[in-house]
Amino acid sequence: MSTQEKREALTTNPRENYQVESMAMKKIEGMYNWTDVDVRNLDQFPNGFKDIFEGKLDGFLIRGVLSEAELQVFKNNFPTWKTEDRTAMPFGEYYGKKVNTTEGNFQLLKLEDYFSMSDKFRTELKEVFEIDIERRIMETIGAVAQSCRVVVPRNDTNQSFIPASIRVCYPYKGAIGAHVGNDFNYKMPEIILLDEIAKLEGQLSFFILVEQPDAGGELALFDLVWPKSPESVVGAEQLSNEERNDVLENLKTMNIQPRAGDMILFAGGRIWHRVKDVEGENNRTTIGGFATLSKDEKEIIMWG
Ligand SMILES: O=C(O)CCC(=O)C(=O)O
Ligand SMILES: [Fe+2]
Repeated sequence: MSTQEKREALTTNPRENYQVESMAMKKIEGMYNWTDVDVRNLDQFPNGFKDIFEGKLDGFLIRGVLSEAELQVFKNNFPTWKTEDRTAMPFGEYYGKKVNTTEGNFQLLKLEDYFSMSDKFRTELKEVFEIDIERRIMETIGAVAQSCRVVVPRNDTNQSFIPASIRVCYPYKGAIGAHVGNDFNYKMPEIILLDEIAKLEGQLSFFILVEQPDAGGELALFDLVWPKSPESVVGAEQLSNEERNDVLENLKTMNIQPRAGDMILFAGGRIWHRVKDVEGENNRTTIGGFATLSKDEKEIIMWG
């Protein structure tokens, strides 16, 4: 065989192709330990979820969880979605949680507002995506979750949590201010309910970018890990986005920039982070939530 023929044999051999693909993963440069991996190779990290939970890894940038065609379907349907479960926020809009805007504090939403529309919201999510988006998220998390089953929990009266919410960040509205998931565990009523069944401390965050901004909108990770926290930010009163960002402004950051269709799964419970302001004309839209191990570590509990 000539060298040329050998090369051709290599590139047409499915096994070889697989090996080339399996190298389509790399460590992301920066102060935290992130892996950039194609969704088809995710099963090479069967302990990934626990590795993040235990601090051996900080996050995955998972490429291509939604295809171009699936993103296009969402883009066509989303503008006509007239859900009641939707609230205007300083950064744009929230779908899936009816935030009490008179209070002006998303951390204090009423439990009945959270649960009463959740089943309808889950159905509507399937209609807007025209795929079982919830299942897609669960399968993606499941690929790195050993043999754990991924579940969306229910409350005492059998009402379900939402699996994820949709966050729309409009350009030049400041996007999502600095925060850390563990701080929410003590403040948000629906999360407090999960304390009995879930290992809340150190929960992971996930989101899929479903509408890509022209520029900006990066996930910025600060060089600050819970329980280290600025007193002014974890205090009882909720600060504005700007106030929160000002406090952390001088810290070193690592930025993660997904493309539309990519999913991020990371240690949002312990690493202080924000979404940087969105620039240009397009909104930045994500579907995301939280996930953590159940107390017996047999399940992964996911909610939005
Ligand atoms: O981009 C988003 O939807 C939220 C990012 C974030 O704060 C998180 O995933 O915890
Ligand atoms: Fe977050």
